[in-house]
Amino acid sequence: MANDPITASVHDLINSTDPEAAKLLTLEGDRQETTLELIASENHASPTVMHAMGTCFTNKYAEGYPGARYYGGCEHHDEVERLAQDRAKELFGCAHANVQPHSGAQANAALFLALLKPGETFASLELSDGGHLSHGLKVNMSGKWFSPVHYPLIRDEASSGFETIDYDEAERVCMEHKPKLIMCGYSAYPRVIDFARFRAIADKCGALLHADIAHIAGLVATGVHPSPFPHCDVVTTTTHKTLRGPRGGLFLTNDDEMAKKFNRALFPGMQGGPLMHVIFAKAIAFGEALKPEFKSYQQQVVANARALAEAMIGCGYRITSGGTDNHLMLVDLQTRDADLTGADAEKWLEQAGIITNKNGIPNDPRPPKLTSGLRLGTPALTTRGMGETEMAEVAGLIDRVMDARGDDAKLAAVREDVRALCARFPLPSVGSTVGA
Ligand code: DSN
Repeated sequence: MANDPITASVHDLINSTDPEAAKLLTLEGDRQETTLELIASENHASPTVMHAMGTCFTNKYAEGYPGARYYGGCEHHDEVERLAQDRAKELFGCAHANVQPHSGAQANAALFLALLKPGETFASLELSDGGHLSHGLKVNMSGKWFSPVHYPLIRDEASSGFETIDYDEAERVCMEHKPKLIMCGYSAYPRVIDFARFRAIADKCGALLHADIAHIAGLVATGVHPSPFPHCDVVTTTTHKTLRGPRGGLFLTNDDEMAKKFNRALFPGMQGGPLMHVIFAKAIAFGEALKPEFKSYQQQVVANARALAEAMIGCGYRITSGGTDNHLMLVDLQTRDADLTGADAEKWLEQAGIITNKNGIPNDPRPPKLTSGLRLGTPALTTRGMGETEMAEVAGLIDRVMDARGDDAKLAAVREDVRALCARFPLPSVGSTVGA
């Protein structure tokens, strides 16, 4: 906490009136400072972005869009929202941006409301193969009110594309079911997405093409992963993962009609007042992402993921699809120890100060609450300034945790080494160039 004087003074302010709440802020600050964050969807936003959310922009209702609000007093909110829109458009090279979605899932829900009627068919990758719950999981609105069909991964172990998207099968599924929309973009997929191939499939079967780039947005914004434009009709993303902004969602398109439909679907269709304090922080985060050092950061994220995957392979773990092209990987724990579950691994790692999430792997024999895999991502460690050398160190720490098999003393020893590593790479401080 001492690393960030503004958080420290915010803490003092809260402590003066609500010590109970202030204590929680201290604990969470310390947890983040002293643990290794390897959850692929998390990051450490800069102090500027974090503190932008604690400003007077939170006090305002600004229902509507810039220049067409339902409340008075929105002049500066119009400017803030336009600034965020303009920076988002510049960042992703497109004509329209809606910066109001509260999250990626909200953006996807609004997309369904905008483009599909209840019961209509769309194609996506299943959650268990690396997709997302808002891409047609039965318990999600997308799966309850609409009709998902799923395209698969390549299941043939002998194929060089084992566990990557089976584009031929995707074409067959789409030609058979003629979905109105094809979704691509995933939550646990370590390889480059061939947007041009999906465009060809969409054209052949007469579907709209949507990319959910929530995970890879930072890579896309800097050219480290190919862009969904000009191939995709519509794009949704979150703003807080590799993009390293505030927690939120974003919609992008080049198509005037799609933009109009989405804007109406989001407000008044789904959401009420926009979170203007978050939109203020989005504008600032997009400004950070437009700086040259953000590209070096994203390149290092990918280099670190490759180094971590190689080091994990060196310790005897199989990485699904054989490696990674982006910021994340799926570790198949069964290859290290047939009895090891993702649930146990996640729990033991957390005890040692290494924060991960259990994750199903393709064809996982275990249920989602157990799993046989771990998802590891490098965005947050890279933000702390770690490089390939530290990735080898992190793999060694993970392996020691697996060896310890829940032994408290051994886990406590790893915890101390994790603390020492974190101390060498403090969280971004005010004014620092984070992770460049
Ligand atoms: N829950 C996010 C993830 O961890 O990938 C996706 O929304």
